[in-house]
Amino acid sequence: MTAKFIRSAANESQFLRDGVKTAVFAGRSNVGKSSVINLLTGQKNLARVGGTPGKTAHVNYFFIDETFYFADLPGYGYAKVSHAEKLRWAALLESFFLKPENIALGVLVTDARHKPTALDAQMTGLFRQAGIPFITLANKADKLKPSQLQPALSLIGETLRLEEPPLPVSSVTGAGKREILSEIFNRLKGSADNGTD
Ligand SMILES: Nc1nc2c(ncn2[C@@H]2O[C@H](COP(=O)(O)OP(=O)(O)O)[C@@H](O)[C@H]2O)c(=O)[nH]1
Ligand SMILES: [Mg+2]
Repeated sequence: MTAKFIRSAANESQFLRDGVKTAVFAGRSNVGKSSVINLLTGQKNLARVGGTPGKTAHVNYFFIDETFYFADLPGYGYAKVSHAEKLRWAALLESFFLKPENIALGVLVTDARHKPTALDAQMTGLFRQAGIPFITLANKADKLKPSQLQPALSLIGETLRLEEPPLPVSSVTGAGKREILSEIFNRLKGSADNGTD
């Protein structure tokens, strides 16, 4: 697979709306969204890991196999973010989801160890309202004992009222990578081509 960083969009005029099917990654800040993108693309330093949470919100775009985009949304829920920054984040996301034509798939990244938050539920609401099919990942699965995994996945699935339980993944061990990649590519390839108009 090839993966190339394209741009960091700070406002609507910088969003990529050129007809390329896009998978958009969302999740709480520090949940491991950037680590998951690096795992899936096989490039350790493609998305920046462990950057200061709550830093100015951008949407980072990556070109995958010169066919699809992965878009990394700014993380939410970091307590120390200023009110002004939260408003900026909300405005950025609102404008992002206003024209969801090219967004073929949402990828919600959650933490396998924790019950999803109200903000996670809001994110699923955004996907549902925009008519964007989405899958849910439960990252940091390496932090759970094998016996804890199924109950944890059930809790996430029930809390977010998912049709299918979340897919476990560990950005540290790589567990789950193959299954998730095939799920994402199957969904992207199978999605309707709405074009740009
Ligand atoms: N144990 C464990 N740590 C992880 C995993 N994924 C990410 N992390 C760590 O979680 C922190 C946040 O990761 P990052 O990818 O920057 O999260 P983001 O803010 O959601 O993009 C970093 O310290 C990562 O090393 C995982 O699967 N297992
Ligand atoms: Mg990140």
